[in-house]
Parts: sequence; structure tokens; C-alpha cells
Amino acid sequence: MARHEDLPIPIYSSLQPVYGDKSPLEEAQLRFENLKSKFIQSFGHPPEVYARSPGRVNLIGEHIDYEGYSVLPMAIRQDIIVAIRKNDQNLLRITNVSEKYIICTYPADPNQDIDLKNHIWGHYFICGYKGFYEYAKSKGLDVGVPVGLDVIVDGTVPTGSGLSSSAAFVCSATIAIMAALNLNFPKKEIAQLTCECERHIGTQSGGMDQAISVMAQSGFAELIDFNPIRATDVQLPAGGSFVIAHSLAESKKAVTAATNYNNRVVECRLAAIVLVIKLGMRPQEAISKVKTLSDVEGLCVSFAKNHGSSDPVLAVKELLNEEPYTVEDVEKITEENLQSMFANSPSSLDVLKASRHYKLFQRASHVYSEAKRVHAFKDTVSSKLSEEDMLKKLGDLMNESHHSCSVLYECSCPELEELVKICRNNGALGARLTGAGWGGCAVALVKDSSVPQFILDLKDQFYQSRIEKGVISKFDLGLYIFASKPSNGAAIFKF
Ligand code: NG1
Repeated sequence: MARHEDLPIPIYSSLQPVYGDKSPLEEAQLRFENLKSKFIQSFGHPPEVYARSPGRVNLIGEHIDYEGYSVLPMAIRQDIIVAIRKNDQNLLRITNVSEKYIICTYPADPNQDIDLKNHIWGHYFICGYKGFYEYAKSKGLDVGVPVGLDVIVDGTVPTGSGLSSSAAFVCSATIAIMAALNLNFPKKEIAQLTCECERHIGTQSGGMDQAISVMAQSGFAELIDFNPIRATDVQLPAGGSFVIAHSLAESKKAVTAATNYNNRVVECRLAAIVLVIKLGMRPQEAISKVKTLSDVEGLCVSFAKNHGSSDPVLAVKELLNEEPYTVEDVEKITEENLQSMFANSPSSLDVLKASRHYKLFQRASHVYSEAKRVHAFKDTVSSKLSEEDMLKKLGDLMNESHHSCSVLYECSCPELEELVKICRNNGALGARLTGAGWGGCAVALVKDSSVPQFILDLKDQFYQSRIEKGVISKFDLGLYIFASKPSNGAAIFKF
């Protein structure tokens, strides 16, 4: 049987296979009807085809996808739907059902530059448009002259929440563009191509979000491996639920890339290069060959073995300084100017402009230990432990992951720390930030039977004061805290 990543995106003529029945189906029917009528209002004709892609919650494996390590997310039911139709105006006209989002118009030109200094929501559609034509060119596909498109978007994934609204949008946009041209490809290719699409927004995105959004299977979390991309179904234990709770601090990943997300990508690369030089590789060779910490893990493990361990963190402890490295410290070891080392990557040069110190020891320790926790999580789920012990062990791994993200990777924030603590104080078996961090959501593992009380306790202890201050309305609470079971991946609808 073909693995599901080898299959194309499913095409359905009804909503039921994706949205199930009862209220989720009714809610989806309303959204699609609304999308269609707004499309007709805006463009004077109905859409030809629709694509949807879900957000995700990462259960474990944070900030390691871009280092080549496996991660373990699941899709959530919140998604982004794109309705689309070709036009003969040579324009990309992108609208949203919510009036919060301005109408964006771009030329139908895949070679246009995206104005990164001016973050507009429609840019994410252009990421998909550019990426699709680059992919077609690299494959030698004849897709004709670039087409104009009329587009309307409806999203339920909260933005800036660590639930990957950006990837859900880039994936649904790219799949809609393909569907408008009657094209479809194996999911693993779409996962790779949409990851590359999103890099047009200026973050050095790792690929987890696009992979799970495209390849998710209802009822399963997925172990996502990279190089090549693969998804393996992971059946989560019955009796436990994952509750997602928003810290109400918005994580502006694209805007803060130079000091946060991309900064960590650069620090990991420097850590990998310094480690491998300390292990004996010539600096020039290290710079040209080594991109990620996973590239040098084998050498770190050999080093550890000579010291009676198999843990690459031992090499980090022995070979890297705990004190932050200055630019001069790194350049002395690498015998190369950092500006020239990253000359081909404008977003990395922005990192160098914004930062004079690099915490190589801390970042590498996080990455190697987090990579191990992902496999420990997967092994625990498939072990013969009793359900009680299994849930406890999974919770412990989530707590360890949060500690590492917070202390070593420094991607938490005060609101997330408060929220995670409240989750644990109210019976969560484990709780951690999820996604890039610096705001956004926490995910807590809670016994099924305790979920309703847990949500009430969080409401009292975290959200009530924020409702009173007017940060959120009590009527919107369901958008900020909810339990989630693993949902379906991307789909195309032709009615
Ligand atoms: P968010 O910001 O939660 O969508 C980001 C990256 C992931 C991964 C996580 C951290 C994008 C689109 N996503 O997720 O690839 O690196 O941070 O684990 O950049």
C-alpha cells in the first residue's frame, strides 16, 4: 500500500469526509456558503474550487525541525479555507471574509519581490504563488503564462498563537493555486514546496507546520521526519486530551525574526560549526559543509562514546563555553568573518546586525536533548505501560521540553510561564509552550475526565482578570482555550 505522503491531496465533492457530521459539519457548511456568497459579491462570479489546510499543535519537538530533527505535532480542527477562480485581469485579488483584513491586489507576476518591511496578510498568498511557479520551473512543468486569480479566504486558526495560522494559509493558498490549474502532486512534495514558499516571508522556517498541515490523518498525531519528509501515524493514548490555551501574548514571528526565530537558526549553525571545528575539522571545510546540528551529531556521539556515554550533549558540555560567544570569539575559531559566512542569506545578515552575542552552548544543549525527547515520547506511546503510567511519562517529557525551551532556548515569555504554571497547578500531567514561542499558546496534557473542570479553573485563574481588563471578551473564551483531538490534513473541494 502506498504511504500516505506519496498520495496526492484528496479531492472531495462534499464536506463530510473532512468535517464529519453534526455541528462541525453544519458550521463548515455555513462557512462555505458565506465564502461563496462573498466571492460572488466581490468578483461577480462563483469560485471554481476550494482548498483547506489546518493549523496544528506541536506536542513535542520544538525548534528542532530546522536542525533536521523529527517532531511530533497533530493537526487541529481550526483551518484556513481559500476559494479561488482564474481571472483574465492579470491580477491577484485577495480578499477575506473578515473586514479586519484589507483587500490586497498584486500583479500576476511570480517574480515580484515581497515587501518584507511592510507586513501585509496578503503577502502569505504571494509566498504560495511564487513558490508554486518556482516548483513548476524546477520540475520542468509547462504551466503556461502566470495566471490572474480571484481569491477569498476564511480562517479560524488564531493568528500569532503558535498554532501555525501562517503555514495553514500558505498551504491552503498553494494548494488552491494548484487546484485552480487542475494540478495535484504527492503530499510529500507539497509539504516540501510549501515550506520553501513560506521562507519568502523572511523566516527560515523548518517545515514541521507545512508537513503536518498537508499530511495529517484524522485520529493520529504524526511523527514527521525530514530529509526526506515522511509522516508516521502515532496513536495517542485514550484517556488523555490535549488542551490548548492561549497566553494572549501575540507571537509576531515574521516581525521579530532577526532577534528571535532566525537568531536561533543562526546560533544553531554557529554552534554546529564551532563544535565540529573543536572535534578536528578544518574551519573552511566546516563552514562549507555544516549547516545544522544534526550534521555533526554523529561526531558528537563518537566523542561521547570515547568518554563513556552516547549522549551528544556531553560533547556540547565539554567543547562549548557556557558564556555567550562574542562575534570576535566565533571569528577567532572559524577564522572567517561572520558577514562573509552568511553573505548568501539576507535574513541571517539581519540577525548579525541585531546581535553581538551568541549562546551556542545553551541552544545546542536544547536541540540535542529535545530531539531525544521526541523519540522518548513516541516510544512511550507505543510501550506496554499502563495508561496511567503512560500519561504520566508523556506529561513529564512535556514538562522537560518546556523547561528546556524556557531556560536554554529562551523562547518563552512571562505570560506563557504564568499559564504553564497554572496548568500544572490544576492537574495537567504536563504543560509546555507550543510552536515558536515568545507568546502564543501552551498545550497541556489532561485526563479526559478532568477536562471540563480544568478549563473552568484556567478561566478563573488566568482569563478572568484579562476579561475584566478588556483584553478579551468572555464570549470569545472558546477561541482561546479548547481541547483538541487530532484532525484531518489538507483537502480540495470541487462541488
Ligand atoms: P509557529 O511559529 O508556531 O508556526 C515555527 C516554525 C516551525 C518550527 C516552530 C518551532 C514556521 C512556519 N514555523 O512555528 O517550523 O520551527 O516554530 O518548533 O516558521
